[in-house]
Amino acid sequence: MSPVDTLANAVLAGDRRALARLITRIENRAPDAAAALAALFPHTGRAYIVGITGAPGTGKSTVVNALARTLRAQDHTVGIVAIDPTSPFSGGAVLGDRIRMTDLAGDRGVFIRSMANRGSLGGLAAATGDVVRVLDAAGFDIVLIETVGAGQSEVDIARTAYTTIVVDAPGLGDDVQAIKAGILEIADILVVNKADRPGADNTVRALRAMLELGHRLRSAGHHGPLLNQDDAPPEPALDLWTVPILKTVATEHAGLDELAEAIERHRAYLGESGLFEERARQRVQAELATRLREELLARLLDDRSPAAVADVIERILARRLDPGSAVRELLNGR
Ligand SMILES: Nc1nc2c(ncn2[C@@H]2O[C@H](COP(=O)(O)OP(=O)(O)OP(=O)(O)O)[C@@H](O)[C@H]2O)c(=O)[nH]1
Ligand SMILES: [Mg+2]
Repeated sequence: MSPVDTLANAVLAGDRRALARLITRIENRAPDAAAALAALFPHTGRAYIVGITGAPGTGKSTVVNALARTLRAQDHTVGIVAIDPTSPFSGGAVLGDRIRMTDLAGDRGVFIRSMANRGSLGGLAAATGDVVRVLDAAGFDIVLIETVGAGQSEVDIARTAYTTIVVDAPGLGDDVQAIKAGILEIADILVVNKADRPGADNTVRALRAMLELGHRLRSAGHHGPLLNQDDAPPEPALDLWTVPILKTVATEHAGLDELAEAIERHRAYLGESGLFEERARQRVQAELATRLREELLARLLDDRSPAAVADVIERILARRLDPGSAVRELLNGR
């Protein structure tokens, strides 16, 4: 048996150290990671993937930690991937892990991994997808992905989940500003954490108003295609899910049963409505596009000398070459 098969088999057999080792190889883009991922792929597709995102400091890690405990109490095994925007050396990741470790340490039904947000954004998305698949293959029932909803890449990662939870909290300044409109759009469940703090009900009200506005815009947008002719593309299944707004006090473990129940309801809704399959197809499409883009760019830049690329940049700056022609020139290898 090759070392790669051994590693993949060890992961399938529940070997924690093999799991950690493989994830490190994925992060480092070690060549043998790809083969292990290919071997594990047939064993994926069973885990339910939940994304947790929101502004910095809203309590995402604390919610993830508390949610994991609730899910464990319900006998689900839980894998956690935290995309940490801060360098491991600045304390962010270390602190986050310490918080979680105190609660979940020693529980074999939980596996926690934080990944530093380094390298290219597309690379991080691909690596996160791979790590989630490894946890899936390793047999975790539920995989939680924590990302800070600060940039597009984090939003994209959260969007790869089946159910996306957006966490807000009172006291982040202007309640409506605290949550970016783009993030609100991807929420299947809204959580107002730190509900022990003053202003929680205002945050709930502000979010509800924003949701209602977004909903009205969405339903207005649905009239056009419905009136179209026969050759119109098939109408996508209508998302009639009502986004619940839940209050939690993650530090006191309050509101977590309701959150777990909302995830379960959303999961059932996706299945019954046909949205689950539709989104699975969209996810595959999006992932292929991202990976192709990354891979093609990497290959092209491998082929071209840095001097050739620098030369093209200089000529564009001097207005002697337009960017479109520059791309064609680079592709044609002249
Ligand atoms: N009062 C109160 N504090 C909370 C609650 N949940 C979390 N906190 C505190 O808020 C702070 C930030 O919590 P984290 O869970 O690290 O927040 P986060 O959103 O993961 O932060 P980043 O990952 O850095 O964006 C910590 O000091 C928590 O103890 C809560 O329900 N109530
Ligand atoms: Mg965190």
